[in-house]
Amino acid sequence: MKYGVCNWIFGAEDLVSTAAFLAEAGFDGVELEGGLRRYQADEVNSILGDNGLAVLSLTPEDVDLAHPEARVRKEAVDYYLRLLDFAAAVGAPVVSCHGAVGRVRALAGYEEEYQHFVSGVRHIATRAGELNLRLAMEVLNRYESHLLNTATQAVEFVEEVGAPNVGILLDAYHMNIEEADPAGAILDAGGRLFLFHAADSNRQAVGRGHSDFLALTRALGRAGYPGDVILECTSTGPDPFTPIKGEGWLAEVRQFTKESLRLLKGYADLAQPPGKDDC
Ligand code: LER
Ligand code: MN
Repeated sequence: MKYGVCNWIFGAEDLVSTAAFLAEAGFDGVELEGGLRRYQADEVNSILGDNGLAVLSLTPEDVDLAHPEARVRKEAVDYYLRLLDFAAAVGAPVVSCHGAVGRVRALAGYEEEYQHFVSGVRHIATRAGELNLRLAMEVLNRYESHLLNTATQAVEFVEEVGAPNVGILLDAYHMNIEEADPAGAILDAGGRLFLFHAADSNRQAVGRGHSDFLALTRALGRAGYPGDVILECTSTGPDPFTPIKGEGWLAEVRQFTKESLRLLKGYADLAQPPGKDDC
């Protein structure tokens, strides 16, 4: 299991500072926010290489693959195609994909938008396959998206898309809002689970909310999850759509990442099935 942090949580901090911090804190890599104007691939490779870190995944900018207007959907598809090229250039094996964050209801009809979403993802998945990349459909809570809110919906969605390189991204924070049984949701996603985001129930550090991370970690093991765990906690404060909260937010979120890594590694040890010597 590799551990990374989504650099979205560090706001506009430069990648050199983020990478130095993550390496020092013991992380394996980073999930890069896909602001394509923000980085050049060779610059990313050099900064992360200097710090012994990998790009574990990419998260998209806020585009809308399901929008009723064809022009908006085309912009979204074009964006994802550029993001895939960038992913290949920085060696990221997985690119995440989701509905436009903050759009919580259909503008036309749900069914129409869902079908646009399926078509857009199929189109992107073909190019991803050519580049040997996987797409992970992120399941978001109802206050951020109306499209995929539960693991069950995501399983149906990826089956409808029908491409072997399209799977699911479950996020412990969103699951805590939408899933009756978060550990069961991981088992339902099973071999379709391509990526996992970790933050506690209040989106703070693992251990600072009421999600049962030991149960989640055990479920990841039982599902045979081979992927990575990406931390996506934010510092305390309002406005879920920005990581930049009150004074001291950056120091707090750095503290949260260190605490979370320690606990996640502890839970991973506890979740190991007992060896022969322990019986
Ligand atoms: C949004 O809440 C989220 O969880 C992100 O991973 C989406 O980029
Ligand atoms: Mn997430």
